[in-house]
Amino acid sequence: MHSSPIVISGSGLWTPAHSISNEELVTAYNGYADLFNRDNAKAIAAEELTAVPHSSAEFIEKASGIKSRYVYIKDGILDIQRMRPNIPERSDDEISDQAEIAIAAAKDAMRSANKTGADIDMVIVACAYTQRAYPAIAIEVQHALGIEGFGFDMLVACSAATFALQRAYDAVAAGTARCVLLINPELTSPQVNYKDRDSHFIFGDVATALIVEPADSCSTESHFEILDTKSVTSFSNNIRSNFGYVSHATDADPFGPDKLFHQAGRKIFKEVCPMAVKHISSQLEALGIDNSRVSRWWLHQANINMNTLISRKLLGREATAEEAPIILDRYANTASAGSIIAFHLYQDDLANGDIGVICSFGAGYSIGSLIVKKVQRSAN
Ligand code: CO8
Repeated sequence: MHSSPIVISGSGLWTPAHSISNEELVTAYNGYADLFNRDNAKAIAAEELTAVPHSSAEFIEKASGIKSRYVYIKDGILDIQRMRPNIPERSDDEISDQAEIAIAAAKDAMRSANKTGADIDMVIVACAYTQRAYPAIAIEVQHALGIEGFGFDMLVACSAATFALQRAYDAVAAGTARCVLLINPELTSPQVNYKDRDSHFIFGDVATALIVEPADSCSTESHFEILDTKSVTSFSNNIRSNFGYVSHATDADPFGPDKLFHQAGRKIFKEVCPMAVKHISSQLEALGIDNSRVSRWWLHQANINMNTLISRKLLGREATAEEAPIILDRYANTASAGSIIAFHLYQDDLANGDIGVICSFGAGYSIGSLIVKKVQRSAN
């Protein structure tokens, strides 16, 4: 067992070059809907098919807080004949798309933690989907960054990053790893059903990365000590994707609507918000930390109304934009990376000893949270 405190010593972010505004997305979707309804006018009139309803940019912003999203490849998404990104296939000899974006975020995190590949001995790629089953994306990243040791992929949908942070903490605490690089290359756009009005606006692409190590090997002036980690899962079908290798054997359309992301958004809202409040409150209580002592809430970024409700319940008042930063207006829901983007972008102003909470909640259901304390060595 390692006796030194365990810290997050660096973080990294890769943001795609392309973005799509609500207006652009809705124009394309409504064009697709009109085309579908025109092509199927007879069947719709005979009530054999249901007309596809229009979407609206105002609804999207009001219901979710999302104004735009970044995408890895924009080409194809707004093409009403295609309605999905047009990602060129790469050969086995080329770096995979997901490893490429993972490496970009990893390099940023390694720079901020003053680490080279030689310092790291465990790589976790944690996200909602990996683009192939094997070899693991983490092992491809490990190879590209010249890291010895081992790597593996783990999928826990929206909670992949916080669950991986717990794995990293446990490995360092147990002494099975010296320094962990964990990466969340969230390539969500290939799984979005851009023909589905209820969910076409929800997701964006991004990659985030973190370095976890013992405080005694950490060389950064500013980092975060991990005070506690807590994960919970509780089965629900309300957020589901049936995409998988078994489709090859069932003769089902491997890309049918049920194979893409789909959800019962209202039910999730009602069920997950109280679960998240209880989870975080009981964790803080067990540590003897009053909710009012928390300076920053880096919450999962799925829906602004969920974040407002959760932080209001936790604080007994509205949280300020500084206390509970929102990034989903410009990044949308980036699955597990949302709370890590917020952590990466909104941490510099915290003072030595300030307490923060990183928390994700989503498919599974799954909730993962960490209580962290800012350490500013120059302040000592
Ligand atoms: N434009 C116009 N009207 C619309 C649209 C639209 N785009 N969509 C729905 N409407 C209509 C509905 O039909 C409904 O009409 P009516 O009242 O006549 O029936 C009305 O607007 C209201 O609809 P809702 O009740 O569904 O609207 P909500 O206020 O609930 O908002 C949300 C919908 C935004 C989906 C909201 O429910 C929500 O965000 N819920 C939480 C969802 C959530 O957190 N999900 C987590 C999923 S992410 C996750 O876990 C990771 C998965 C892995 C990654 C996947 C990568 C692809």
